[in-house]
Amino acid sequence: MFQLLDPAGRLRNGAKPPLDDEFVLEGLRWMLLSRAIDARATALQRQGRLGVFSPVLGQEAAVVGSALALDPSRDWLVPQYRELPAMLMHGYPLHKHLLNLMGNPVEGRIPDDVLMLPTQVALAAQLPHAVGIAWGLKLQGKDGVVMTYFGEGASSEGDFHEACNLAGVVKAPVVFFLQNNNWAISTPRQLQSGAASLADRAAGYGMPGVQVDGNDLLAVNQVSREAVARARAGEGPSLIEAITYRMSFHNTTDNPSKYQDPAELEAARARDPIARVQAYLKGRGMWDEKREQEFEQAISEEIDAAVAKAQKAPVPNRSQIFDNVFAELTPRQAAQRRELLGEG
Ligand SMILES: Cc1ncc(C[n+]2csc(CCOP(=O)(O)OP(=O)(O)O)c2C)c(N)n1
Ligand SMILES: [Mg+2]
Repeated sequence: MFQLLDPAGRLRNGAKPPLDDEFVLEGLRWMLLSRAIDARATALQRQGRLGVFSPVLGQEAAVVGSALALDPSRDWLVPQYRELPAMLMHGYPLHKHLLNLMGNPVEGRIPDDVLMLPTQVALAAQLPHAVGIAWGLKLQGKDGVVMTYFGEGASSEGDFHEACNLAGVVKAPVVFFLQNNNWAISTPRQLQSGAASLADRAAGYGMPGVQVDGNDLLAVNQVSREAVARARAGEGPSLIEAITYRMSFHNTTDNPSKYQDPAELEAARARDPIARVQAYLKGRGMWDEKREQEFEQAISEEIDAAVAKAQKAPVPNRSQIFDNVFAELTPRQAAQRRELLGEG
């Protein structure tokens, strides 16, 4: 497994810093924002002001380290549902995400200039779309790359295998970013696949596969940049398996204490990706308590502003449930719309 930082935030094997400190600091800011959103969104859900929410807690290095390898002006992001910081980094405003979670898809719509698909709950269904977009970019002679995310649970779906196969054949510029967080709701990794390494599956599709310490921001960013560069150079797809751990519930409907060994969670906490980057930056004279307070204050204000904006947004009218699905309604949908609006 590729690693650059040990759990104490020290560079392994005398490695040279692969990224400049400002860049790592920027990564840490996104990670802290993500964790603060997890806490706020969970509280809002408990108050009945937000629908179901899936926290990123524990997986911040995997999501942020990979997304930092993208260029939002030409690369596409195709998420599952546990990649909120990557979506924000790609230009999707936080208040719009909150609006989706409040059941307002009209105001939560992805702006046209944000190169991103909506979150996907039907497991692995996003992966053939990701390959389609990547292949399309290639056919149009564009140099964009697609980064698509999914869990180890989703990687047991047929869509994953079909998407990898097609991507390998047409050399689609796509990076398959598998977040192996050890859980698919209550199903543990060892019941998910007999394969010792999920990254090894890549060989069967003619693409490189790499296993990376998903709680190591620097290592994740390095392998992601390599995969993006490869795709951009026309060399085709890659599979990255980020080994991480879901340190919270699956989503706000779940109670992991029913199925998770507390010792396992404790062990995961010792590898907390945020503490690791903070220790690394501290060692480089870039992080202290004062800075942490400043970051936390700014993040809290950013979230307050997004929540306030989401709460002020207009509520959609009933007929808008037919919008933004098809360019033209099918005859049956058109009839349903007329009926709903009392148009006969
Ligand atoms: C096709 C399909 N089957 C089952 C489900 C129910 N389901 C929702 S999330 C989930 C677990 C997914 O695990 P994983 O892909 O590892 O992602 P994680 O939640 O761990 O990020 C399941 C089984 C679903 N949404 N879609
Ligand atoms: Mg999982």
